[in-house]
Amino acid sequence: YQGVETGTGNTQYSGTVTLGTAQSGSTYTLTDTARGSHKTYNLNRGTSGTGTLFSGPDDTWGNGLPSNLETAGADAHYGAALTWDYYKNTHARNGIRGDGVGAYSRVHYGNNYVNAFWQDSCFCMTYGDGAGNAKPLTSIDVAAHEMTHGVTANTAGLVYSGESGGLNEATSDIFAAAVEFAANNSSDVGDYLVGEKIDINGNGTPLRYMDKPSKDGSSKDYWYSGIGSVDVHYSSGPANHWFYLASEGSGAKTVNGVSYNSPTSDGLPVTAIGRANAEKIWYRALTTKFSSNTNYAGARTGTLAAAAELFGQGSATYNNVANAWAAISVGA
Ligand code: ASN
Ligand code: ZN
Repeated sequence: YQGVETGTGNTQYSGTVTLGTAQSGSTYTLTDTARGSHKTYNLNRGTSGTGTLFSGPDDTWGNGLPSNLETAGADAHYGAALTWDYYKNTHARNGIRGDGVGAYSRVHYGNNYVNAFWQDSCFCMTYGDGAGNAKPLTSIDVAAHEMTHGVTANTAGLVYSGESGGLNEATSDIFAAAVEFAANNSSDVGDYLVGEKIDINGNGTPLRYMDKPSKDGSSKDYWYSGIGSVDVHYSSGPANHWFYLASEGSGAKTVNGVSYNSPTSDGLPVTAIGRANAEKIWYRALTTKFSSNTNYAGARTGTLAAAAELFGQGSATYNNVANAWAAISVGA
């Protein structure tokens, strides 16, 4: 018998949190029975297989420090639960495939590995421990980014190269931000930054900025002919920028204590529709309008079609969505 338990996670990034766990006899495991039995495993520096399911005699996991091997497990398990809850509560999606089946997470991948990744082949996500300044990759936004690659693969199927690849990456960044906001965790507040907890650059800056993507030195702020030949993590920039502009509008703004200043390619202002509406539009477009080879022009028409269905053709929301596309140089 596996009982539905609520354990305690002492995470590195999100403070003390409740975790979905299971009990079998006198042993507890990181098995989230209420969320498709999503499990979290310890690879213990291995690079293949599942490693060992986190288990122990008590239902407390980690101590907030990376030296305790359970801590990364607690963070990853929490991030998976938040992502599950976001898709269920906001979009009525039951798991990554929509079939109620949980994925699984693997932490402590390899030695000094500074990345995290989703694989469709195992229906699983994997986290490195970082190296040097870079901390373990187990923050909320990284977890949500990776799991969203699974959602994209099971919906639009955006091919991971060219413009569709940039849209695939942007979809992961968009819902990473959405999950982080929805989590409402006081230790990791919502923002339009990606990977700000990891310190991957060693100077406290995030991996990506959605208000002005070029702040990372590589990402593009605006669409241009030929953007399809840059790395998908940089061609995502204009779509991330579209999401920020649609959500918050152009110009200077502070959200949850973080200051942004979002420019537009045409110099015209963009009026915000609110993040919740932007999320609904992108999700509806991803799941009912986009397909494997959707490009930026197709993303514009897809989101406008979604906005028309949700808010009405020619509504203020519809027009603001169109203006946000024009602001990243994707026009009619
Ligand atoms: N963390 C990276 C990403 O999700 C891994 C990759 O390059 N696929 O984009
Ligand atoms: Zn990605």
